[in-house]
Amino acid sequence: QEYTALKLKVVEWAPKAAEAVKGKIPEDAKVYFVPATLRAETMYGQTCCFVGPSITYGLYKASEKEYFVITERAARNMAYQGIFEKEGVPEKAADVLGSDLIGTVVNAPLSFHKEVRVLPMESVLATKGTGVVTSVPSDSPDDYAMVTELAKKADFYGIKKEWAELEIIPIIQTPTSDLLAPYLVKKLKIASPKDAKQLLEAKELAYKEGFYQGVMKVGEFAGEKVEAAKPKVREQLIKAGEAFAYSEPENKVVSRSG
Ligand code: ZZB
Repeated sequence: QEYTALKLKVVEWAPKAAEAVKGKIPEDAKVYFVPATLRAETMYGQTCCFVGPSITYGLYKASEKEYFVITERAARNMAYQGIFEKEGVPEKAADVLGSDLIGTVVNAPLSFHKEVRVLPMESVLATKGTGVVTSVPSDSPDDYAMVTELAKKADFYGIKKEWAELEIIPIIQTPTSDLLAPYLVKKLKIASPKDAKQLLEAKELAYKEGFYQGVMKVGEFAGEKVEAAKPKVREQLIKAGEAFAYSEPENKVVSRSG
C-alpha cells in the first residue's frame, strides 16, 4: 500500500500536549501531524485531523528541526524508508496520548480551511498508516459521520462545537452529487459512526464513484477527471515539501475493509 503522507504543521498545541512536549524538543523545531491518505486529490476539503483518543503517539525526530506525531509502528517503518535523516532506529522525543492532542491547531496543506483542529475518532486504527487521519467529510463517509457526531455531542467529546462545524466545500463532482459522502450517509441511513457495516458499504461506493466518475471541481486541475488529477496533486504536494511517499509493509496492512 503506497500512501501519501501529508505534513500538517502544529500552529498551537492543546494545553496537555504543550505540557508533554515542553523541553523535549528545540524551541524552534517544527512539529507535524502526519496523516496517511490514498486520496491526495481531496486535500482541498480537509476540515480537521483525527487521532485515536486512546492511542499513544510519539514525537519522532525526522531531522534536526522537524518532528512527526505518528505511531511508533509508523516511525519504525519510516526510519527504514529513508524518510528520517537518521536511518534505522527512530529517535523519540516524547510520548503523548491521543486524547491530550485534541484541540491542537494544525495547518492543512492545500485545504480551503488553512487551520484545522485535531479531533477524536474512536475507529482510527493504530495498526494502519500512521495512526493519524486527515478528515475530508465531503468525500469520506466515515469522516462525515464522525464530524456530524462530534458537532452533535461536542460536550461529551470535550470539544468546542465549532471545531467540528467547518464548512464542507464540494471538491469533486460525480454523476450523483458534488458532496458524495453526505449524500451516501443519508441514502444508506447512517445515523452515527457506530453503523460500521453501512459505513463500509458507503466507503466502497465513494471510492469507486469518486475515482472512476469524479471530476475535479476546484484547484489547479479543476475540470480534469479524478483519475488524472490524483497523481498530479500528489506530485505537487511532494514537490512543495508538504507531503512524501510512505509505504505500508505488505504483511502488516490492516484495512478497515478487512
Ligand atoms: C483522506 C481521505 C479522503 C480518505 C477521502 C478517504 C476518502 P482504507 O480504509 O483501506 O480505504 N485511514 C488512514 N489511516 C487510517 C487509520 N490508521 N485508521 C483509520 N482510517 C485510516 O484506507 C485509506 C483511508 O483510510 C485513508 O484515506 C484515510 O482516509 C483512512 F475522501 O484520507 B483517507 C471513500 C474514502 N474517501
